[in-house]
Amino acid sequence: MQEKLQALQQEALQKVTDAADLKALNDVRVAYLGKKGPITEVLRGMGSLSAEERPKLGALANEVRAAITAAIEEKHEALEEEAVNQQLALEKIDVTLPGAPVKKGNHHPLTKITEQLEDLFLGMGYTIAEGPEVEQDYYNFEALNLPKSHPARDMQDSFYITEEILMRTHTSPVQARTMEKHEGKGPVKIICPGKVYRRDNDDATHSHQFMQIEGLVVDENITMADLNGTLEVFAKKFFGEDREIRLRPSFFPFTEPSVEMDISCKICGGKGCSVCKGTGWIEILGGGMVHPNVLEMAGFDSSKYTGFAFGMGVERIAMLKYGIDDIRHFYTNDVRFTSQFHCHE
Ligand code: 2NL
Repeated sequence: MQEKLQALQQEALQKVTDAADLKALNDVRVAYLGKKGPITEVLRGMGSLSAEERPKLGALANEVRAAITAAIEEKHEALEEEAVNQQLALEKIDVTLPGAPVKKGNHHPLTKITEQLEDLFLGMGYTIAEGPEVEQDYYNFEALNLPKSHPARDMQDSFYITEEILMRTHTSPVQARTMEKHEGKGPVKIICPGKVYRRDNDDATHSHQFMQIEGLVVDENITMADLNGTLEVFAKKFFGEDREIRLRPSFFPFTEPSVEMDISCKICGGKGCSVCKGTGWIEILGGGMVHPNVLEMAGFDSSKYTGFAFGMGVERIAMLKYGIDDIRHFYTNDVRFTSQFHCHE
């Protein structure tokens, strides 16, 4: 019996060694350790042994069983590791292969123009100021020298939330708020980009929502010459060094005197064409010297401080720069349109 058990152990261990995969190993386990296997059989036959021999043989049978079990477990682990390694080898990826191309998006043209204008003025020492689009009547109109009954309010009809709260019609309220924060001390040197709203009927050149950029400088000894020089630098840097500018008298309730700035037409070189409507000049923006009432309402002493301000519509600037014929292109978000502008990377 003992010899039989030892032979069984050797035979089983050999088969474990030979098992090529997990299935073969499991077959070995069932064959030698299973209920119908030879070891179970030996244990069952122990009834016929003497009381002296029985425990000896029992112990040996258990040893043999333990040895086979341990060998199977060890082999099991080895086979599993091998399987994992094989799988890993199969799934190896070549990281040097070129990747699948990723379609790159781009900023909206209005974002690009706004950022380009911001960069330009940041380079001249301005900081960027932002404020709410839902605004108080006070900051949108009153603080800008447009009292409740002022006829110029008609040109900037808005969307009202309540009697006193409305969608801002320009970015000037941000400038009024910023001046107020300075508590009567200069210098103030800011540009304010942002969305504005007007009650208007949409067409190729009008939109009830559009974007503005306004600039404001308040300090001692600021003159119209500073406005002129600033606008000239802006025009040449943004539209090209070959452009001329001219200022024409105009009217805004918040500036006195007020001007409108034109740039020379590049298309016809000043001779007159359809873009400049035969004049050789294209209107770009409005501006002027900050009205003393506006300075005083914001807490500045208008006998000590002066300032200039200007404002432009971002869509109009973009349309002129790129020859876009309809303002509504900006808002319909057709990528065939919005992906065409690679001005500012
Ligand atoms: C235009 C003209 C303009 C201003 C904006 C301004 C702001 C303050 C004080 C005085 Cl706080 N002025 N802004 C001045 C003149 C013209 O905008 O055509 N914008 C689209």
